[in-house]
Amino acid sequence: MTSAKRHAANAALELIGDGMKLGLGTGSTAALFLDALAEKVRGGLDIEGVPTSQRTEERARELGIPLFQPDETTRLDLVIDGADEIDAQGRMIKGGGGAMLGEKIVASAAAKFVLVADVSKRVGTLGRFPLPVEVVPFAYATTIRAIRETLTALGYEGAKVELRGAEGGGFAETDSGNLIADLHLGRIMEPEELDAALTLIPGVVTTGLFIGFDVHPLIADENGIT
Ligand code: ABF
Repeated sequence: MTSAKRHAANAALELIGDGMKLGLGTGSTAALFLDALAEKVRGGLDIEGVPTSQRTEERARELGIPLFQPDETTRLDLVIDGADEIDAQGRMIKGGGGAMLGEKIVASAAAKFVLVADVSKRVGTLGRFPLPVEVVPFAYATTIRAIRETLTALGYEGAKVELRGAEGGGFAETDSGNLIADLHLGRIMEPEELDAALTLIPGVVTTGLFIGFDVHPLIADENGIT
């Protein structure tokens, strides 16, 4: 799959020009894009980037990619990022890497979302990948119960909701110090309805559903862009 991811990352590079302000995504495909971008920067390409996560920020600094802090007027030309699933309407599940809040904030400041992914991410129906939901730590059990009740009300009988664990034990923590609930749904029949309902729950910060972005999909297999 690495060669497929590399094809997607390299194709994204062709969209980049001097003077652009870029959102820099998170994940292994976005990391391959960062490597390729850094090479162009060393060759004289003049861009600036806003990272979507602490991980990406560290990597970009190591690679010498110029970064800037967005202000109220910032419009990014493109964000280049991966996904866990994408359907035919360009709706995505993101957040397997736990960075969806930063990814969504940055994507919302960008004119276009350039998706870099291998073909395994393309699905008929979203939901086989567990949907990550970012939850504040305060009274998290109450929020989890509200998520379960919402899922039942929407007809997701038997859905499992799990708080994501950290490698060394305890719960995984996001860059903003929040927790992640992974929702095992199988099939998401109405992503817009589900996203709206979950986002209304006090204690939910955001969901991994990315809907309504102007997506430019660069999806590749080992032979190149499909
Ligand atoms: C980020 O990285 C995420 O939103 C998604 O969870 C993941 C995709 O990773 P990869 O490119 O490693 O498959 O884009």
